[in-house]
Amino acid sequence: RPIGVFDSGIGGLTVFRSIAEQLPGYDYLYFGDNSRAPYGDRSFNTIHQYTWECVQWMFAQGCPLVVLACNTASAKALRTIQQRDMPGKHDDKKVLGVIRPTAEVIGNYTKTNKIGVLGTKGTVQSGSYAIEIKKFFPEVQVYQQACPLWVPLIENGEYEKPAADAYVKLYLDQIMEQAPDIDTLLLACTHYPLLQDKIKAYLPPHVNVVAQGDIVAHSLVYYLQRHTEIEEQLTQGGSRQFFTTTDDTADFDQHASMFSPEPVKS
Ligand code: DGN
Repeated sequence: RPIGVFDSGIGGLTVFRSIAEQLPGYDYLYFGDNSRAPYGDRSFNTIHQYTWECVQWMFAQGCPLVVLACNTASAKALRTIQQRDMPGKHDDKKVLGVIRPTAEVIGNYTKTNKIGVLGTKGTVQSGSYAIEIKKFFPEVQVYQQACPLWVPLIENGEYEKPAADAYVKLYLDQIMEQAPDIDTLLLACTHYPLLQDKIKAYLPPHVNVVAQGDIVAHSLVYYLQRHTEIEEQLTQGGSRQFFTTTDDTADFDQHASMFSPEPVKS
């Protein structure tokens, strides 16, 4: 039975890639809700409804564990799924997100106790990172900035072009103006690691630019060690299956190559 990795689309492949690197032996099922992506600007209710529909489908495919690789879904749907939808119906299964594992460690990266968080509008409006980081690092101040033009820039394959610099600069100027003394900048969206080189090149060198794939993967390694009731349900055949809600699977596979060095066949 596979580990499920869910995203609103293809960006979650950045998280999937880190997980599969750190836990290579397991079987995986990746599911992208591409026909309804992006989730970033949608309402709380819609994001919850879409995410829960997809998670139930992944349960039906046999996944005992689903990781919401999507920050927007983690911010807006995870708690309702865990606290309202699953109890009494899916007690033998687990759904995890990307925000809590990131919040648990991100405070270790800062010396100034000031962290910037970049995400979609939905992630930023939810305030989830500020709330979760405070639980683990009460002394840390969190500054947030939504970067709504970055996902379309990346999905349209424009992110490596010189024209992309203006869009990178736009939001980095805004966060640096809000909080000039941050020394850590968290890329809290599946897509943003693709802009990491441009972001690093623009910021002063003392600012740590942190992508969350490896953090989430590392946390999952320890989670499986602690939760043997879940780990024992997983199979280790090394398979990788990719599913998408769009009928244009060729487009999914082609776009996936931006996020994953291994070929993807959905
Ligand atoms: N996967 C989303 C996230 O990490 O917030 C980004 C894409 C989207 O649905 N807007």
